[in-house]
Amino acid sequence: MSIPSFVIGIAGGTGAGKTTVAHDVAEAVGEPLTRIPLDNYYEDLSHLEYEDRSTVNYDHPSAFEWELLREQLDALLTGQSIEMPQYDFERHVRTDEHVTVDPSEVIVLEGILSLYDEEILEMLDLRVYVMTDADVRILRRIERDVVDRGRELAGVIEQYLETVKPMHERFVAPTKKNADVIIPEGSNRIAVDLLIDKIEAERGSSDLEEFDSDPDSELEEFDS
Ligand code: UZR
Ligand code: MG
Repeated sequence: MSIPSFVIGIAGGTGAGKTTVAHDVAEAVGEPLTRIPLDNYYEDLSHLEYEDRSTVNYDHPSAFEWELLREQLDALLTGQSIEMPQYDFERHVRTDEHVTVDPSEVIVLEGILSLYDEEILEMLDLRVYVMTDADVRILRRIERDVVDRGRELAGVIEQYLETVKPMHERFVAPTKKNADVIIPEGSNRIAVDLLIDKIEAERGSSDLEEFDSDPDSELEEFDS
């Protein structure tokens, strides 16, 4: 039996607050909600040496395995479970482990280029772009990469100027036009509440309502 899913795509530049929006929505919806981080679909580059992997342009659309993402999203939408790949940011590599993800009522695809691929766009029911000033984004990025991921400040700055910023302007920012909703800053509570209302309305209408809600069910998360 397939579960009819409501699929939301959340895009925006690095450090925009996409993950925060996805988390806030997930917390409020509190239902079987599956979060699919686009990062998990970076191409498997385990055949390359670390030095070569660290020079890859991870902000270019070609860094992602779109075909796998399309396949897996499609599988979820037709009621099949998937083996979702996992990604290790410290080693810049897909890990050996996979996580089994079952179809769920609400699916949130979250990542810089979630609103980029034409076929993925068609699978989304609601397209969200989180728009945050570049200065705020780079500050958050520095904090995350240096503090959480143990990278050198100089390297983070160099990467930002060489790939993150130009690729953002070329590929990420233009996907704003594919959005149904643009949220200014990730921490905009009113916007997040509107998203939640929309999800609840969708669940209340349509065939989603045949599914029981379990307020105690754990939110599932699959990124590292
Ligand atoms: P978010 N990224 C890495 O830094 N290393 C990797 O191995 C893979 C990805 C970065 C990527 C992009 N770019 O800016 C960011 N670079 O992860 C996207 N350079 O993640 O949306 O959470 O910021
Ligand atoms: Mg994030």
